[in-house]
Amino acid sequence: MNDTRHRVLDALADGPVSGPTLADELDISRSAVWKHVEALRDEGFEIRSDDAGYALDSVPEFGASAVEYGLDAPFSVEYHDSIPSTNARARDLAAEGESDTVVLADEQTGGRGRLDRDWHSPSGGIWLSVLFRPDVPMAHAPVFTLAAAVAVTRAAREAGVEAGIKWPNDVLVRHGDEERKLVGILTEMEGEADRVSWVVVGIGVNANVDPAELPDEANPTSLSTERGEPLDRRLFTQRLLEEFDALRQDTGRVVEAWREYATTLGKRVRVETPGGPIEGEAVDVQFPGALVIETASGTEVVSAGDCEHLRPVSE
Ligand code: BT5
Repeated sequence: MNDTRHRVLDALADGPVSGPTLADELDISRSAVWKHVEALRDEGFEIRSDDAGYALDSVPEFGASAVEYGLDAPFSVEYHDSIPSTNARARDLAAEGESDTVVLADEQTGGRGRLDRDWHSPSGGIWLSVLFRPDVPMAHAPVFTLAAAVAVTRAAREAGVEAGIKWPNDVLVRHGDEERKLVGILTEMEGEADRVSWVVVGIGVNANVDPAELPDEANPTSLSTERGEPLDRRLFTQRLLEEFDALRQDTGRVVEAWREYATTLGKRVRVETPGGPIEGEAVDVQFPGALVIETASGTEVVSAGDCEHLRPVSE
């Protein structure tokens, strides 16, 4: 949304304001005011106009302007009702030189997980990718996956869902012994060893989605299922982006915040790494995101892999 339109909205949110006053305040013509108001109505903002002037009655439920309006983070949002993959679109925008852009969709038709796995993305989810250009070496980029997991966990808890993080990129909800997957994160990047050119952090949140529409073997859940009522996706997306923005600028604090929500630490785990499986007790996580495992033959530090939580062995 352009700047003037933001300012029109801010003025309307404060109560009825007449067209001429608005024109004066924003230093634009009256017909320009009218055009902005019409454009906002087209985007789903309900704007009343009567003798007292214009006033904002309601904000659209979801979409680019809905998320940008009132967002306390410097991202511009591009919204799609349906798109193959927000990560693929964000990569295209990266190639065009963009930054601090969020690609958001209601539905993905070709959502991707890690290692070319499919990510099911029916309508009602929050499927988004954040494109940005941090000034860090490539080796530090995994910290942004952890930051995304922390941000989404905090937003979920504020929405009343006790989410936790399984190393490195799953946000889960526990039901007794069972862990159900609520969110998946896929980070992609490009650059030289000493400097990242761009990072795309893709976050898939099962928001207002029926888990029956998702693959059974993943043991999925959704925010609406956990809450027993639908979620305000606009507010959730804003909280998620605000938390992520704060953490990406303060990466030294990410690991500590991650530990607070980790479900993996203290557990017996089996991690499938490119060099083979590693089994032992997960004891810590280290910057920028490596898992420290005590195995029968010593300490291993693992930077990537699929992690499975095992049942404790009885002594
Ligand atoms: C992930 O992969 O968990 C990363 C998923 C990232 C998705 C986001 S959505 C926005 C952005 N655009 C994209 O195209 N991708 C990102 P992984 O750890 O590999 O888990 C994939 C596995 O999770 C699949 O093999 C399924 O078993 C399971 N799965 C698929 N869809 C699911 C869903 N909606 N909820 C829970 N589990 C799912």
